[in-house]
Amino acid sequence: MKDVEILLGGPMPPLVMDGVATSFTAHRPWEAADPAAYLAGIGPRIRGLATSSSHGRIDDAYLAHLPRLEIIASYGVGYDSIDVAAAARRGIVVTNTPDVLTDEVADLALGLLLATVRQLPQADRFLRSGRWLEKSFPLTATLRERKVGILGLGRIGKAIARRCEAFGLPIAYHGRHRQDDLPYAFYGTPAELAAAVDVLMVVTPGGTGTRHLVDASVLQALGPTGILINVSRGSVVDEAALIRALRDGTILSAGLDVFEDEPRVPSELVEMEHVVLLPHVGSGSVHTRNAMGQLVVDNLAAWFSGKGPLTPVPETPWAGRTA
Ligand code: 8YV
Repeated sequence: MKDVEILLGGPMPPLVMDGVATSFTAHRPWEAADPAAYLAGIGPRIRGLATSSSHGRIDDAYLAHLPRLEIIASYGVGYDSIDVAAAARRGIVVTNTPDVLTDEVADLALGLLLATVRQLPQADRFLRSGRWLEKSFPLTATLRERKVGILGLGRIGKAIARRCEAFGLPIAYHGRHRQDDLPYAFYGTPAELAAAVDVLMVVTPGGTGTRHLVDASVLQALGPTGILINVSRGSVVDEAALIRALRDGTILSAGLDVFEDEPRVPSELVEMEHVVLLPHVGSGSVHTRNAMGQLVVDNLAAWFSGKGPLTPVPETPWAGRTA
């Protein structure tokens, strides 16, 4: 399939870059002396795009430069950086990498919850700085007797719920739909859910539909012993409201793997001792990133060998007609 030209949206793991280059003609515009001119030159020939949310927004104006584009294979489960409606209007298929990262992200969410409640990074810093020689580490909050509210009970939300069950924690949720086959309590709004629980886990997709779903009123409802964990997208939480809520004790603490303007994290958060901050590592193990990368390559291979996409997103023209 060397006659098929694929654009890489930015640096990707070797498995993706090598996998694409082995089967197709791959372009890496960021390595060119003048990336914009390079892109303009190859744009009309490009039939596939391999990209990830860290490469910036793919909107209609971007797609206009790629008139022969057939497929966007995105590396990640969240695809809020892609204007899927614009892609659909142009007949372009969009694929993501669901399922292969579900357990990894759910594991990380539980790790982040434990780290936040029991202050594990703070305890580590305490030991390393020699303070244990002077006194014991202060007693912390507990996971015991907490209820967990899951905002967005999709694949990852359910995997988190299963783990919380094993920890003996009651579970409630809010999502677009009530899921009657599940034994968890449903609340009709994020604020009602927050009022009923002690831990709010944000696991919804990003994008305009969920922007600032967690705002000042939701944090107020979570209350002074409440803990916010976010492993989805920074856009779902009003970061300025969160900073205020953490500062004035409206909530107890937060564990965040995602931020509104990554990789920039507000200095107000960085300076707070009672929060745990991670650099968007939810799916970041070698094992899982390889599985995600392989799925990007496999989607391109399936499409260009006429089998259709393996994992199209629901908004795409091909949804429901998988290979
Ligand atoms: C990123 C993620 O895609 O899957 C997602 O939605 O947020 C991550 O796995 C990954 O960081 C690659 O950019």
